[in-house]
Amino acid sequence: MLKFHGYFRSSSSYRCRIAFNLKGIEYEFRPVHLKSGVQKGDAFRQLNPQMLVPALETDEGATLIQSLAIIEWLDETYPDPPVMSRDPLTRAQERGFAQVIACEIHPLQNLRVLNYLTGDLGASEDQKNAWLARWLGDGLAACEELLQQQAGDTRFCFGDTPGLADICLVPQVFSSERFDVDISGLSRVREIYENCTALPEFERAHPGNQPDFEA
Ligand SMILES: N[C@@H](CCC(=O)N[C@@H](CS)C(=O)NCC(=O)O)C(=O)O
Repeated sequence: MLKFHGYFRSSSSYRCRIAFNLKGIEYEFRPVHLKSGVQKGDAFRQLNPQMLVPALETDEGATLIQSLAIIEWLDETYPDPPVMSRDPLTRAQERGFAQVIACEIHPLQNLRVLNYLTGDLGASEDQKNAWLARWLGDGLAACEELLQQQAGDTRFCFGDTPGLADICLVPQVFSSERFDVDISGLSRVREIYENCTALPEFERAHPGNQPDFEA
């Protein structure tokens, strides 16, 4: 069985959990307690020298890292139901949207980055919150514009079935709530978030529903 190393609150683990659930894939969960630094220990470092979750061990014993690469591998290996369009143009648009979140927004809220800000650089709590409001707010505002540019009134980011863009959007909206970033003005982002979270596959992937959840 696939072995999935993740953490309940990690956005990139949350993305993978949604993809597993949408595809109905079972996996064995291996919790990595980020707050106590387990990701920096020798055992996890051998799996991912970057010391970040998620990591996925395949049945053949290969290790995959980076949530987008894991999700694309899942989509290629377990193609039904797909989470990416088979049309190259839409697929590139889905990837572009996913990368806005995974490559441009999320890295700026990561635990090690926030610890560096408040620890090494001595930023105050207010400065840290201003950082988060700026980068999460601007990033999700760009997502809103991208979604508004889409033709039609679809239930999800790129059509009427959930896919890679939704898989990335939902954990990012969850993070904005967690960090108290006001995105109430982003109507399309909010609407798609509500549509997604009404589905059991998204609900089961929520951080609050994970075995390693801590309040
Ligand atoms: N781009 C990576 C991001 C991975 C990442 O940043 N993981 C975070 C949790 S969401 C982590 O492990 N942080 C541990 C730390 O900062 O020490 C992906 O999509 O998988």
